[in-house]
Amino acid sequence: MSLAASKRSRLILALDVFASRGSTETISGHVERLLEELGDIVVGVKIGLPLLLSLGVSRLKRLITGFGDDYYMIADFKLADVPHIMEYSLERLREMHFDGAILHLFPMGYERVIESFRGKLGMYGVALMSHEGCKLLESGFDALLDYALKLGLDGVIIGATKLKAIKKARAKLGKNALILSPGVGYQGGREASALEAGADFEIVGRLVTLSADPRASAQRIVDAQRKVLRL
Ligand code: NUP
Repeated sequence: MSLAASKRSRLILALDVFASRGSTETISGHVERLLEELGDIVVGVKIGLPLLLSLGVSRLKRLITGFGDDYYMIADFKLADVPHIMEYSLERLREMHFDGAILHLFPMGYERVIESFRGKLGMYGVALMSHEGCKLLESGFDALLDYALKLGLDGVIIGATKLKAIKKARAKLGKNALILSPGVGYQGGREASALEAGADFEIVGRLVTLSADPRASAQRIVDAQRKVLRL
């Protein structure tokens, strides 16, 4: 949150860059230039399988270490496993210098795992995904929110395309957890609308990464956020 305040931004970049864009060196250079360019207006970087599979673990670790002071680094591997594998995976992510990790909540039984990483790694649980048709999550939304509260997670993920759910979650969570919302732009969510509904951060990928001018696209999103939140 201190990065958010100093940058006057609530934008987290989903750094989904695929191997098909070229060699590992090309991708690495592209991603580094992007992060150098956006350091003053983007708060966090969310990294998932696309970039991990494109760069490999050691290059990714170097990237996270290199830019770790400028961005809050979130691992988005949507972990969902038995507790001892969760613990092992989260420890490896911590070793890679990630600041936070996204996990699925539906397997439940994570009380001890979460407790052992409290204060060491930010924990964000998926409460409702952004795409159409995730019926099981929709029907389990209230239970997942209750579980996130019970675990004392740092935050939950709720699609920016599901504004009613964001409002409901904000009322239920109070100030006890952050709401991070993906789905702005290509998936249909309008810039800053999730923030208006009560989310704390917007996670945006292609609207920035596929733009001919990523800096201008990110700036447009942040301008909309500043207007809505009076940052
Ligand atoms: O519900 C979710 N929806 C979603 O799009 C949960 C997510 N973690 N994401 C991620 O957000 C997805 O994996 C991708 O990295 C990003 C959205 O990308 P874009 O649609 O802005 O390009």
